[in-house]
Amino acid sequence: MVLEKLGSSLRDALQKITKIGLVDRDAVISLSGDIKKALIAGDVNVKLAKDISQKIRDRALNEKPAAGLTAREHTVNIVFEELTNFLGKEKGKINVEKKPLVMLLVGLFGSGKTTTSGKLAKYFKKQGKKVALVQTDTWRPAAYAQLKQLAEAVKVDFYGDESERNPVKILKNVQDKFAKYDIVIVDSAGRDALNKELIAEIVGVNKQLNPDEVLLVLSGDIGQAAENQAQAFHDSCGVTGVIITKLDGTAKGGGALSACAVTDSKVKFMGVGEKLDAFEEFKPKNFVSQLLGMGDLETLLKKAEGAMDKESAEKVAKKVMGGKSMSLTDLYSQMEALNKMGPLSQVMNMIP
Ligand SMILES: Nc1nc2c(ncn2[C@@H]2O[C@H](COP(=O)(O)OP(=O)(O)OP(=O)(O)O)[C@@H](O)[C@H]2O)c(=O)[nH]1
Ligand SMILES: [Mg+2]
Repeated sequence: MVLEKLGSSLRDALQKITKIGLVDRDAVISLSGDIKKALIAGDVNVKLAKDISQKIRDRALNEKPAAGLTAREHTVNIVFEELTNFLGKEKGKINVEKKPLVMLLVGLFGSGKTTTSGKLAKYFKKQGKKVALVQTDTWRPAAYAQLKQLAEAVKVDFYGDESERNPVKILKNVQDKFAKYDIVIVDSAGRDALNKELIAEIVGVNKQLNPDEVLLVLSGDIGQAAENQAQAFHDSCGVTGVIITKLDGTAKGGGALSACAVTDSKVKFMGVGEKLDAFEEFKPKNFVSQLLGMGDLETLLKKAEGAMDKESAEKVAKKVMGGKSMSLTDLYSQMEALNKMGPLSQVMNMIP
């Protein structure tokens, strides 16, 4: 599960107030302290962690529970709301109506830009969009081949020029092809946002491309360095959204999450593994309910719906309800559908 350690310490904090009979002032103060500690341990910016815990405390002590809510439910709900607010409340949208929608991926070395370009291509292709991948990274020796391979795997068109060293020239040579696509995803070289020469380069690329979205790719394990980097990328390129990668492999994601709050940009997607499918839209409410162990039924149901061919499922259901036994083929097709939903452990995490 994503951010297991942060999730388990938040759940432990909430468990305490589940166990006690009365949620009084002391319990609320102790809960808000525990949440602050859990957030700081998860690398959330200290000031933000303090603000969140203070808001939780003040609201839990001063707001009247809505009709029908127990003091405990009221408090848990406030924790949920404040953590969701911290993550940007609503999910970050991408306006796919515009054609072509041009996206530029920027970020530190090794943050996952190239992999994420492939994941985005697959994500949009699945929605029936005509997608192109473009490589402008002329620094990393294998960057061209890496993205070309991903484009082949996803079966989308690929543009780049292995012999050209100037990314702006690469763009100039291919930009007239963009009009025939719904979505154009442009990968860029890794860079430290504090390196002047490399920033001048991305500013040039950004100017030439004039993208609709500049997506900052941040690795979940970046820690507190995320903020300065995010701010510097934002100042130079005007970041419109963030993609946090490697949330599967890190105990701490708080640094990257805080960076978004600080730069006021929304997380739009998250990477949760190396494979092209290990990629999800970032939905603050679902994310927090998973962290807090409230389950994530919406995602589960959507996954189940996508995985199971509705008609065949209905057929089987009718058979079973009509007292007829399932054939081996029926059983096989249901097992297949279950398989498509991912590992059972992942599915179990979504059940409250
Ligand atoms: N576990 C995990 N690994 C990831 C994820 N995203 C990327 N990676 C891995 O991170 C490593 C770097 O990924 P790249 O996509 O090459 O990163 P990059 O930002 O393009 O790197 P440069 O172009 O060198 O700056 C690779 O080994 C990827 O497989 C993720 O969400 N989870
Ligand atoms: Mg790369």
